[in-house]
Amino acid sequence: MDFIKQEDALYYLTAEDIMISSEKVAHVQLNNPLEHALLILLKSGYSAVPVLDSKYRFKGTIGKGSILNETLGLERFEMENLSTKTVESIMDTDIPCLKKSANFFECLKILIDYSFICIIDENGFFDGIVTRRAILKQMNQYFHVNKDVFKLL
Ligand code: 4BW
Repeated sequence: MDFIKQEDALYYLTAEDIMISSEKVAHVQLNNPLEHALLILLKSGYSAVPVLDSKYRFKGTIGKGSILNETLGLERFEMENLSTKTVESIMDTDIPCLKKSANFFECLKILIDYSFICIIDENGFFDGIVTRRAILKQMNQYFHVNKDVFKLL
């Protein structure tokens, strides 16, 4: 083989092709107390998850680290903060998002700095996430399938 077939080219992949759809993504809601969010994070095993509003619109992300930070008092852990503060008060909102039509390389660029990208529609509704794992899996497959082409270069 001395050329790369169109169906093997990463360029033709879209975020939709490689995303985990919303129903399979663990998430928390804006008004959830931090203790609920921590429970979801610990039970799911993820270090950070998306935050949605009651209509399933994407609002930000929240991670274990920032929740635990809220318990740090001067002399002790202030665990009571976990029931009085909400997700909305500490979530990260400065998060890049993409549409389902975004191409592979737009996803790759963002995933250099973030472990997942949230995919939203034109009205801000949450469609799913693209993870670093999904991007690396596609790249691994691409280099494997086209290894003969790369040997010739
Ligand atoms: O529960 C897990 N199952 C599997 N199969 N892999 C897991 C699990 N938890 C972590 N991992 C692995 C993945 O390779 O560790 C990596 C880092 O996890 P993270 O960031 O720090 O919790 C995972 O890499 P990834 O699949 O590229 O996912 C990147 C990030 O995307 C995760 C997490 O913050 C988010 N994420 C992934 N799948 C998710 C999710 N968030 C909510 N729901 C999901 N289904």
